[in-house]
Amino acid sequence: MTTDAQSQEMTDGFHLVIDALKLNGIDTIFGLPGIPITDLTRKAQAEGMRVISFRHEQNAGNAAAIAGFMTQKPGICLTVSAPGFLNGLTSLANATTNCFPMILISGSSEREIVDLQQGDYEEMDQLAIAKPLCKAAFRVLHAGDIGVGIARAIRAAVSGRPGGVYLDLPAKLFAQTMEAEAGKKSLIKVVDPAPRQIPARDAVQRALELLKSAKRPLILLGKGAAYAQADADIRALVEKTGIPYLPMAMAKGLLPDTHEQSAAAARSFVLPEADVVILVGARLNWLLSHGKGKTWGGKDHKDWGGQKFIQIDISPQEMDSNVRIDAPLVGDIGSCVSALLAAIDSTAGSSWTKPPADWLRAIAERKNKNLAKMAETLAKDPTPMNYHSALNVVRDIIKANPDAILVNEGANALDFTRSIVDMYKPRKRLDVGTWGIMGIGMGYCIAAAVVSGQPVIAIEGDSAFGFSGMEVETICRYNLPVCVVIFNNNGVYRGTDVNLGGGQDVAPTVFVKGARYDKLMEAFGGVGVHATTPAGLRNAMEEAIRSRKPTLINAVIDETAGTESGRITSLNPQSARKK
Ligand code: ADP
Ligand code: TZD
Repeated sequence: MTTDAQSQEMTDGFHLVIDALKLNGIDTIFGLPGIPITDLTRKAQAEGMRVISFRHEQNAGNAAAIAGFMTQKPGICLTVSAPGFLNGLTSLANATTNCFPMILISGSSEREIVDLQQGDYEEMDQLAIAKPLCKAAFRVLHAGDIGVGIARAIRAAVSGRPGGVYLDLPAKLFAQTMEAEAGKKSLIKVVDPAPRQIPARDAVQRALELLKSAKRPLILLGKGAAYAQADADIRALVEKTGIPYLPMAMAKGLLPDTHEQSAAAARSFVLPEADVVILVGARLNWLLSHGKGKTWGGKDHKDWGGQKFIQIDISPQEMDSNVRIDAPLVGDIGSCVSALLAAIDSTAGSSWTKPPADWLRAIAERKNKNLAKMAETLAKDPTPMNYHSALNVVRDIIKANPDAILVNEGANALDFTRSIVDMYKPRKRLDVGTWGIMGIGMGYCIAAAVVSGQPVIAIEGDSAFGFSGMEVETICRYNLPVCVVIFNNNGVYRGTDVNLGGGQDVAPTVFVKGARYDKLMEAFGGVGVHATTPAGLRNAMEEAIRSRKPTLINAVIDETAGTESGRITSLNPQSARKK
């Protein structure tokens, strides 16, 4: 029997949102408080959730997105209305582009006023604006629908191809009340939010037949493979078949980069030479030269190189996006890879024929030559320090601390780090992703530290760092084990450009010379270090790892060392006029 007092026990929108998130195992919110969500952040903290409060919503959103990538649970970003929402939107779009599950929850103004455009505080039709930039967008108007709203947002974010979801919560919703018991019943604990998608048997067989015909096979691992957390099966596929593999940037470490089957150091040889390529969670977008052109041995920049592709992806629409896919294998990576392994086992047993020896030998030759050349470059100790001598240190530090997470952004700082610093474990390298976007740095660092508890090392171009630099205060506030290393070469790409107009302003790519970013960290109680030599950098990084104190190392790099746009110089349009 219920007493009167019990039957009148009430709940409200604030509590229902928190209860719905918690019911679904979501324990962390990345956000920035203000009207109408300030009390939501307070109450969430009171209810035992971790609320990580940022200085700018884009960084909170990036944190949510990468938390989604690391955990397969949607990362939650919480913002205020119009401007806060827009600040978070870039990261929502970036999450969707990268196939990371995240939910951007924004408070919004009063619907009646917004829809009549009567000029409310932070008025904006946020739902309409979010829609084209994410996988799904929902609005909840009644407290009783909060459970459904959160459930739909979670499913949309993590099922199928993961992505960003927008959830619009108008201010009025939070204060709405309903009976606690009815409120509780209205919540949904999502069952099997990302159901396995088993590939069709004939699709597996088709892939197997194509693979058997290969003379120069190659496996390409993308960040979808890293996301899928099917690490053991992916390793078994590579090792059982003996096929050389290339990891995309965020798939580095899925197998240790030092693995003898890694063809990373012979990339420009294997891409044009391969005859059958298995794509595992990697799209044939610009990062893979769209699967055609000279990179793939085509005669001209749009010509097909003759490769046959087996593509493993959860999104059927990804197939044939750029070139013909002869064997599409649609399903989740775990299911597809294990089905392929089973098919290999049942047809060939233990006698699976490894790739022809001349193919493996040719790769090993190129690889060893390139690795020897790189070792020579890394051993040099020029003054001033350059990318290579600094990264030689970072390479050693990661080798000694393989559980540390490496965050990386910039142009040259990105490209050199990717090729020089070996990764040893899955999902330890987090970078600019599909868009090559600057600004992910500190948000990714904060989420990586919060989610994993492991030390985080960020290798940042000085320009790249500027996009999220204020979050060093957040890193200090939560006392996170983050060591930010800024490769400071006085500008975007380099620090040497001159003003072509001859005026007093410096060139558009040039910054204040000799800036002391280390002081920024000291301002908030962290450790700041000014390093001008590899030895100084090494000491500072070792100490940061040991102490787990927030640290920022201003590593001074030769300002002439970089190239325009790093490795993608060719994407810059050229003026037809000489002057
Ligand atoms: P990279 O940049 O490393 O080449 P992409 O982001 O281009 O990787 O490709 C990732 C691909 O992985 C996407 O096409 C996405 O649909 C796919 N994907 C993501 N998660 C899964 C999964 N669990 N199973 C299968 N495919 C997945
Ligand atoms: N804005 C955003 C959001 N993303 C971008 N990618 C750019 C601008 C353009 N851009 C690059 O592609 S790399 C880069 C910019 C501004 C910075 C390169 O300079 P850096 O690194 O100092 O970070 P290096 O090592 O000096 O090249």
